[in-house]
Amino acid sequence: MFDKILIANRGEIALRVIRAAREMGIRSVAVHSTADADAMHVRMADESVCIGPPPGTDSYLHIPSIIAAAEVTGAQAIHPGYGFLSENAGFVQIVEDHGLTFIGPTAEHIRVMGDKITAKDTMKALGVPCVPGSDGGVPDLAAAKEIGREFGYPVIIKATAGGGGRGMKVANSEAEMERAFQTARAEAKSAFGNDEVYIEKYLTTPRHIEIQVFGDGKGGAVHLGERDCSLQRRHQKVFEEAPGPCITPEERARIGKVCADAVAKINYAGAGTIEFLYEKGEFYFIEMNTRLQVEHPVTEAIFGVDLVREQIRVAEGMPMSFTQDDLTINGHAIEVRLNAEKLPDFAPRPGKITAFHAPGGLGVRMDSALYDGYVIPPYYDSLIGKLIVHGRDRAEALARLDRALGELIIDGVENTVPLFHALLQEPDIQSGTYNIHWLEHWLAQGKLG
Ligand code: MV4
Repeated sequence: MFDKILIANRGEIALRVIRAAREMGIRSVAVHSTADADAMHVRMADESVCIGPPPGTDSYLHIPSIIAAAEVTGAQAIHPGYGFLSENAGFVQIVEDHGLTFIGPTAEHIRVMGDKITAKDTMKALGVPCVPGSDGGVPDLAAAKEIGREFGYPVIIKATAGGGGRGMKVANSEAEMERAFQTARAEAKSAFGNDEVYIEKYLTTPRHIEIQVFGDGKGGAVHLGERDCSLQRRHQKVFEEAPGPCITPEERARIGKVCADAVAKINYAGAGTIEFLYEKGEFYFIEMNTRLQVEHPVTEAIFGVDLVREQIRVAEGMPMSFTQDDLTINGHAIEVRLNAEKLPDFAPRPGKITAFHAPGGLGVRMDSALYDGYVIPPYYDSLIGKLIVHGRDRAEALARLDRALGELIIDGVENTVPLFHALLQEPDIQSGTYNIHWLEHWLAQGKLG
């Protein structure tokens, strides 16, 4: 059993992990950059270590300082949160080489899923339905055109080292293929130092449905249903909900079992998310994330579980505290991401919080590291909080979201709260009728001015 863990992260996710650790009787070590000396995660942890100057590359991504911080404080394990080092297989290897435990999957699982071609090959072999397309990498333009003819246009060219929307190009016809293929390769080469690409049939109006899975690392695994994360802008999610408004219990059970069986078979350890595009009643695997995700609280709300507690248990070699049969859905949950950004262009707006009041009451959870007088530094991403509401059904969750947004006060920096007030007025949001393009179309119509 761990008695002390280090959290290699900042902001709301660092608080999330510190809270789970404290409830388990585990002491927490915060690390921070010089820009974060006054940050809430430093205040909330039992101990803290300054690991470097403000830029992430010199602090939250600086592996030697993080390992040193674990060693000097006697932490036995490291939780990476999301972003930063959470999906860095080399970091996991270094953590283990220093006799520490990484709270997450193995370096090998992170490596396999980090390369999108090996991820897809692996999932396909495990029986997970994938988007039709090339069998692995596409070496040249002739091969690309061959794929286009076989599967029909439009197709999408993706970088194997990409993911999360980076390094993708759509070709609508053979005439567009040369330009799309060469551009995708060149961009992949300069962004990732790896120009290998693969090609898929382009799905025009899918929803983004992701399945939460959890493995014990010993061949046991469960699924915790899906989240619909279709409302995105430039591949940044803004609103997530569970269960998905368009997914039936039968579909959930079927795709959930496929996913749980797949990760069980590879002895996957900890939290994972299997991402699908969902169109016309079919699921198509696109990527797997080998970390806890920003939107995990909507799953926690409807299943009544603490996913961070489970991550820590599994890292300690303990079994998960539930079986698939224990997991039943209770109601509906919605998360909205509160970003320090100016609307309508979402430009980052760091600065001083002059007043802060978190909403409360039944079914309301606010995960945020803000406090009155806090100065949001300009060096990191603009997520300043997540508001999660839970109701007996979707209508109650929507009403509760409206009520909670009304109670929330964040003064001093422009933020995305007005976006959610506006979205709640939209019939498509009220009915759950949206796909991955809905938000960009809505914004392009000037609905936010
Ligand atoms: C696709 C697709 C359509 N067809 N793949 C974007 C993020 C990355 N994870 C995969 N992405 C897409 N892959 C095929 N075969 C459309 C997207 C996509 C998207 C996916 C999920 C959520 C928002 C999106 C916005 C634009 C494009």
